[in-house]
Amino acid sequence: MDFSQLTEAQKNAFDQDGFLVIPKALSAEAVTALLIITDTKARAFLDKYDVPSKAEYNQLDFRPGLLKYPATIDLITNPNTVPLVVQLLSPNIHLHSTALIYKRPSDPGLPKMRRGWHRDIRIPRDLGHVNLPRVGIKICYCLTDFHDHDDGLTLFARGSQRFDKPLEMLKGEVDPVDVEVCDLKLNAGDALLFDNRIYHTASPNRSNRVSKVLMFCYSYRWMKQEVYLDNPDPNALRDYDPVTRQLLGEYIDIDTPAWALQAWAKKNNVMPDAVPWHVDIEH
Ligand SMILES: O=C(O)CCC(=O)C(=O)O
Repeated sequence: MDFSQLTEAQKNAFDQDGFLVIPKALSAEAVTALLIITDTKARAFLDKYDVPSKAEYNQLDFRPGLLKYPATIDLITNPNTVPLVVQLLSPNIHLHSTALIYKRPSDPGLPKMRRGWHRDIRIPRDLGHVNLPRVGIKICYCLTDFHDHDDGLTLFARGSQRFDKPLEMLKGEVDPVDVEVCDLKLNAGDALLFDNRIYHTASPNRSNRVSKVLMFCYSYRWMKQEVYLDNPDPNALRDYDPVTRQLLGEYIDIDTPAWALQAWAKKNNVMPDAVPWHVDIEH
């Protein structure tokens, strides 16, 4: 995996906002190659009858079988995004989940509907909202342009990864108060990294075209990979480079060091300092 340096400005922006836009993370050719795969996966959904009056009918969140293609395997080590994830988390990560999200057009005149604001991976259900750690980062790759308001891109509550409480909403409203709700404007090929703790939600696509994204989530290796992530069988793993193999979960034993990404991080001078179990103190 080629190296990209996480700049101080990018790190600060991610810490502050909980998300970071990487323009042109995918070439136009890569977007085209991915669309051939994703449109095939979404074929039944794309061929359904139009029901613009039911926004919930128009959303596809498809997970299994996405890693069976050279173009999606390549995406696991995208050099414009994944090096930044390694620098924001650590080399001790793997691919946690993949998802294809398509939204067909819904009637722009529909009343505002209840949304699904949440933090990822349900971690607060066990740990609560206070001192919640950053344990995963999702990369959302745009396969279509998102140039207008309500174009179908996930909405984010800026900075809410730092909140130590549930979102507050006025009764009957669909969005939180006292926090900026971001409906970002991106181009096909752009990527958006976001922190597992940031509050975000799906929202209807009120444009007249289908919106399409691919999401790849990375987490620490001590977090179980999602059941839908179809890891290739161990024999097939041999065909991939060491970093891809690590990210696909090659080191099953959690105590095995993250050899491949550690070597990569050392080579590129971004190996984090070791955290000791004990330190010597003066008598
Ligand atoms: O469908 C969407 O835009 C929201 C996606 C989402 O909530 C997620 O990836 O956790």
